[in-house]
Amino acid sequence: MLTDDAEGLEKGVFTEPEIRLAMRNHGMPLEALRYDLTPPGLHYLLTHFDIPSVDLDAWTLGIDGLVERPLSLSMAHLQALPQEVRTVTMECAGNGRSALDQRPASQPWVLEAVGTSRWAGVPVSALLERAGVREGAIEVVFCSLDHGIDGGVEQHYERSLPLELARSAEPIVAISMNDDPLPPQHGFPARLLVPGWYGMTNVKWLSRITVVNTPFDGYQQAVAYRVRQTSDEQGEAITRMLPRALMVPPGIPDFASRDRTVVGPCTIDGRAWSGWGAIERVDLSTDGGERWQPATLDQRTSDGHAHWCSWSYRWEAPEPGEHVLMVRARDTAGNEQPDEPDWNAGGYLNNAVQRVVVTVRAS
Ligand SMILES: Nc1nc2c(c(=O)[nH]1)N[C@H]1C(S)=C(S)[C@@H](COP(=O)(O)O)O[C@H]1N2
Ligand SMILES: [Mo]
Repeated sequence: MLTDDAEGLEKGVFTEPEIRLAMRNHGMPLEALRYDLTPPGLHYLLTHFDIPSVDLDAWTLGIDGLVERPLSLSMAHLQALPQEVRTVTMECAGNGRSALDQRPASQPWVLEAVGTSRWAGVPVSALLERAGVREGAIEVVFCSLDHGIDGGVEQHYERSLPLELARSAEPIVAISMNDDPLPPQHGFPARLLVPGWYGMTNVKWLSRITVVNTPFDGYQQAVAYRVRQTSDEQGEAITRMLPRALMVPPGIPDFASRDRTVVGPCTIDGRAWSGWGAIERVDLSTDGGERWQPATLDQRTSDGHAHWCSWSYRWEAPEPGEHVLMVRARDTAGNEQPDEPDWNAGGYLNNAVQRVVVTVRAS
């Protein structure tokens, strides 16, 4: 059902602003869970404002604020610095939002706001070291070129990292995605990448990195991306990705309803990830959550919090008829997916287990 009634944000009902956002910000078709690296164009997209068009000859990355030597780096400068590679699974903090009753008119993700890419660029720590961080600094603010109005506030998209994280080994300023320059929609010419953190962290179209001595209170830090029960609470900042497992859609779909038909026996497979640790186990249920069986993890891909691992499950003797498949992941930090969403006003962090209804046909 399509409605423009702002009160109508219930499960299965979508308003016109939500549909417009969904047209702009596409998800990854879940059959693309098959690839270790998400092919270009299939990675999900989330852009708050307009995609800026950047003239590379005029573009520089500034590094300023509480530093000894403010820097202004061209692309040639960045390319001349030692590069590092990170394979990163990125997921939007709003993934799963559409399953919530009473949610904000925002990007109405089902489960497809995820993708994995090989990003390469210069460690943020190396840039901060070149500029020389001064005494008293506590955070680093990443400012972008896209510009618009969010929550009534005109702004550039900006986010900060605690200084300790910015200086740690992992974050990079990425200048390539899967060995090519960044595409316009993914942040050309440079973006931040922090492995394990939800997508909003990874500021696209970077223009400036500013070291500061007060907590950054920009809109995307202090107002958006916080877990709260009511809009007047300060809430808690969103950081790392909670565990999630997803299936490659089994069998074949019906075009319009997406209902799945499976011929058994068959293998169910998919990916799982967590920003808090490696995936420790994935369990699958073929009877709507009554009984759970362990899936087999691919040890080759199960090596930490930066990117997804693959799993598979052999469904030996499915009975003809309708079945509810469910899949659940647990990470090495002890986080496990809940059966039902934990509601919050922004519609973030819904990592409730995936349920896929399939009809089994006798072969
Ligand atoms: N400058 C800028 N950076 C941004 C955003 C944005 O709107 N503007 N969206 C953020 C959000 S919410 C997500 S989930 C990721 C999405 O990155 P992608 O579009 O490359 O998949 O980018 C983040 N970085
Ligand atoms: Mo996001």
